[in-house]
Amino acid sequence: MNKDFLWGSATASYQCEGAWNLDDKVESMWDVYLHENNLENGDNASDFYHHFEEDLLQLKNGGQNAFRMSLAWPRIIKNKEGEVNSKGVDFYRKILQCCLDKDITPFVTIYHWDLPQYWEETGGWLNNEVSYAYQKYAKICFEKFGDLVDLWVTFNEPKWFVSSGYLIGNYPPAHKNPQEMIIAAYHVMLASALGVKIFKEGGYKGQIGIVHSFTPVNGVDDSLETRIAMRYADNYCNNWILDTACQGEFPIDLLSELNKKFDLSFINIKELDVIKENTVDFIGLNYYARALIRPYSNGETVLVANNSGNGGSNKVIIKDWFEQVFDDPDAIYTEWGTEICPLGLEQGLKEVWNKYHLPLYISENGIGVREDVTVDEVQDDYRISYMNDHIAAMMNAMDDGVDMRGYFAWSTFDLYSWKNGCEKRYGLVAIDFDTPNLLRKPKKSYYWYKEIIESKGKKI
Ligand code: BGP
Repeated sequence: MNKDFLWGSATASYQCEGAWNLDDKVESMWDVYLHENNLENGDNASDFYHHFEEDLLQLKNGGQNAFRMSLAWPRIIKNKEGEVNSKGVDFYRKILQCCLDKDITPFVTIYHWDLPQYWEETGGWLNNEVSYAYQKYAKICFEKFGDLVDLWVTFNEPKWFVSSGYLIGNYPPAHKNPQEMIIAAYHVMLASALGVKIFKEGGYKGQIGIVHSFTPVNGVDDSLETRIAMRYADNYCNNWILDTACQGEFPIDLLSELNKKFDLSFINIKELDVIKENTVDFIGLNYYARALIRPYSNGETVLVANNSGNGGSNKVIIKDWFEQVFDDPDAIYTEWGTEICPLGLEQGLKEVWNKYHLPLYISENGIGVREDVTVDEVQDDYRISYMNDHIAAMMNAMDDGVDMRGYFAWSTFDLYSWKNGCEKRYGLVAIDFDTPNLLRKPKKSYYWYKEIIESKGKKI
């Protein structure tokens, strides 16, 4: 394992910062959506806003040399006119400086889903103007933090927030409209390319990539029908993000298929040129599960997402895409119904490397579990076994020549899980959300990860 390999863990602004209305931060679409619907929210979350020094020290003491975080747009830009919030800028500069003082490499995501509400009110990602507003916001980030950051990410998981927000309807703005999903997808990929463009034009140091919710596609058999279904699934699950960000083109068979059923007149050829000319330097893959595909066969289709914490309710059947995702009867699932499949990661990493030949990071990987955190030390052997098997899969891929640059566990400490509240815990460090000062205690997995890092992966 190369000495520069990044061993770290990850967070996202809304899920950990808290301080939702402090120091001139304005509302995000998540603040408004969760408040209006009276749902468990991240108003306080892990209160990273007030604990970041202690949390980064703990990360460092855990042997980690990298920290994935995101910047909250509504903490940095106050309004549509682009007024900068100096208090927000100061906050992120302090975090980044704290990382550098401890030799921790920050891996910084510019957008992890917390769109300012003032932009949501103009139509959000359905509004072309928002792509250009994102570019201005990204430029401010490069200007204000560029001296402290070498690894930038334009977007976290376009697929996940676009499909959840505009097709499934379980994330804000909670629409269920495939035409809207396609428009939003286009605007997000355009914004990502505009971010890359302004980064390259500005001559800032470092590299810029994208983070993708990676779902490698397997088929139930080797028939032609299954192979065709797998291609559709791959277009939906991966290609519209990775082909577009890495090769500069939406998959043409996908566009051709969509063109038969949807209005694509919003696509602007000049903007396609921007996408073509501004591809990323690296790929971050968030890996939780693969998709097992069989050809679509019967009746009206449905989309269901599992926020219940009860296994078996997360079938996602994608309407009009000619494939079905279904549960493998022999597989093992988490209590939220996510399949545990390290082999999918190994195969998927090789596929992505062979296709794009760009440096790769695992930017998230972890298991969400209900845990009793009132004990002295959470004995999370299931997390150790999960991480062990996934790191082993990554190392197998590296042995086969894949250019892996880092691994980030999700998450650094317990935090707010979108729509699942705080009971779905992923952290290496437990947070007792019922204590006044949000008491932190490392779990068994934190110490295990430290040993793995110290052995440079040899103890896997
Ligand atoms: C990814 C997101 C993270 C995180 C993780 C776990 O999709 O980038 O923000 O939340 O998934 O998902 P969840 O919290 O829904 O279980």
